[in-house]
Amino acid sequence: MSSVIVDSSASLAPGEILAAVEDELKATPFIDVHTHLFMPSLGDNGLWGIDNLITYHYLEAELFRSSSITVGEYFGLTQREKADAIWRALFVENAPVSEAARGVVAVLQAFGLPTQAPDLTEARAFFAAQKLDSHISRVFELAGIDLAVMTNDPLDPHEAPHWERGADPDPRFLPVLRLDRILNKWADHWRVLNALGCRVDAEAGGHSIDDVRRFLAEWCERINPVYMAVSLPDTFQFPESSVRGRLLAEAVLPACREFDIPLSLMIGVRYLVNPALKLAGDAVGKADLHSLEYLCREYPQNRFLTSVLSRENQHELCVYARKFANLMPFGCWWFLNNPSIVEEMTRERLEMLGTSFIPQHSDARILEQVIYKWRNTRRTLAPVLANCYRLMSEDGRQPTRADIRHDVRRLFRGNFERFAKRPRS
Ligand code: HDL
Ligand code: ZN
Repeated sequence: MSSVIVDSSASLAPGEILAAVEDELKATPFIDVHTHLFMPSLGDNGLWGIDNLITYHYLEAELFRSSSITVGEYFGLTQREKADAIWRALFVENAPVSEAARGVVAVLQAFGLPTQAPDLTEARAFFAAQKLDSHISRVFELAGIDLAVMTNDPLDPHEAPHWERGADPDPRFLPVLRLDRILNKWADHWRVLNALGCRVDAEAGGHSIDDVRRFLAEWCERINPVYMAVSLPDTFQFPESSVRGRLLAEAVLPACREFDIPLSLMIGVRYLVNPALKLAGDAVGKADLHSLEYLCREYPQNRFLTSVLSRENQHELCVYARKFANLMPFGCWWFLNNPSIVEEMTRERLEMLGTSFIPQHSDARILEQVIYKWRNTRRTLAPVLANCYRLMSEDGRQPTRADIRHDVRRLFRGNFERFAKRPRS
């Protein structure tokens, strides 16, 4: 087959721009900068396969709007029974038009599986026949990613022992040190730290700060995280004389400077507004981003990889990113990861920040979700990016394919590699 030689330095005519953007998005493997995926050596923490895909908490939330099953009845089912209930309600009795439901359809299609089957028999047989390691590589290839950044919790009793025994690294995954249990749930976890030999107390007094700092350093040595991360409520305030405020200022931020890694702040969650829904019970609230402004200004030696959950906070996040180069906006997080909002957010980011931000992450919890989450990203962002080059062309600067290739690599790889200071891949 003749391979078309593309002169990447040639100016593109307006009618060539979209196809060039689509080609470069397809040809560039992305770094997925925030996921809940796990490398195989972390055992059954890693979720994959059709029953996990269908019982994703996004779909659980949608089930209760389209079925007479009660929350109590649902959570009393086995996982297969849960998946059967969701499949019936959201994929058979109703067309799967929501973002999360369409995603499952896209995964089935990607593997050539029936997308309108009355039950999950064939899909279950297919996934049961997969060998995890080769399946991961196949899924990453279908998704167009070559690196997935994990979420690793040093106080998770199901995960920490794997690391303490020496979990084999996997070049497809990068570790992150997740701090929610320390920063948000100190009352429930200071005793766990105490049992691990940290001299801590309920008020985080005495040696607490020093020993948390040492605990973080030990885990940075153990797992070599690309950043530390914490999810924060819409009510987050900083500076604050709370336990969280002091741990952040005196232990976490100094540790990030010591290991030269960013702190990822994900701000705006209203936790468990409906506790009965468990993981699906969280909602969103507009945050006071003055706290982020203070952190970026008063801690210029720290870098803040930041995503905010409220649509109403997006414009001011862009403005702050123009004020502080140590602030890196990333992703269209959680309730924002829908084409209608991804388009709006990415357009305003490009208009205000050029290509100096990270457009998306998948937040995937189930391995195969990266297939549809990145397919959707490429599909939604291709016309958005192409429009930028069209406008640039109309204003007098003709885009080249080399421009587009450079910008796509910067948006989906380079900005993260530089900000996290990882060896360039
Ligand atoms: O805190 C987080 O990292 C969030 O992404 C939560 O995991 C949330 O439940 C989620 O899965 N969002 O997509
Ligand atoms: Zn997440």
